[in-house]
Amino acid sequence: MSRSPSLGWLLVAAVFLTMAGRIDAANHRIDVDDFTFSPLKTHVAPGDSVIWIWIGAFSHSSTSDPSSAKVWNSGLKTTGRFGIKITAADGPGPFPYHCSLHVGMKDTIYVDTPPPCCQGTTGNIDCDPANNVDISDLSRLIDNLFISFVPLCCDAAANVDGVTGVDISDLSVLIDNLFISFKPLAPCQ
Ligand SMILES: [Ca+2]
Ligand SMILES: [Cu+2]
Repeated sequence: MSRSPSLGWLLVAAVFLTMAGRIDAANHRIDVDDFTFSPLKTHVAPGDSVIWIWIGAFSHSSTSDPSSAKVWNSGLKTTGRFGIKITAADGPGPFPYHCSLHVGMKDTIYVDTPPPCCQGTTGNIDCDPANNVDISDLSRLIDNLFISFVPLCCDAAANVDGVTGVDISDLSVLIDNLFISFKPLAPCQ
């Protein structure tokens, strides 16, 4: 049996979707100056990195407060840089920090939690911005279940039958919704 060209396109689409998730991660620069961090109150998303760059003449540190759920300490430095990566495992924040040498040097990193990937009703399996449910979502689910097994961008959106887990039952419900009975899909959970 020969492979159809559309299979190749499915794979290409899947790779781009995976890459799109990675491009979203951002680096946030904070200057360490005499005697302030700048800018203050940086907002980050899980997956982002924060990089402090020493630009002043005196020694300073970036040191997490005891109350911060994320712990880091650059040590005292006068030049160079120090970075941390914010992950989902770090929790919702905020993460206050200070300079270990200068009482007045304080700042806080805030974590903006992204909205849930599933909005309203399930079915936007390809995570298109318009939240459409169409044959592209069916292709994406088939690809995940039988072809490339590339992880989905939003498991909750693929749970169209409302029963936990994404499996062939979801495929049946989606096909039914798109082509047969047009019965509504399950709401997001
Ligand atoms: Ca869609
Ligand atoms: Cu300092």
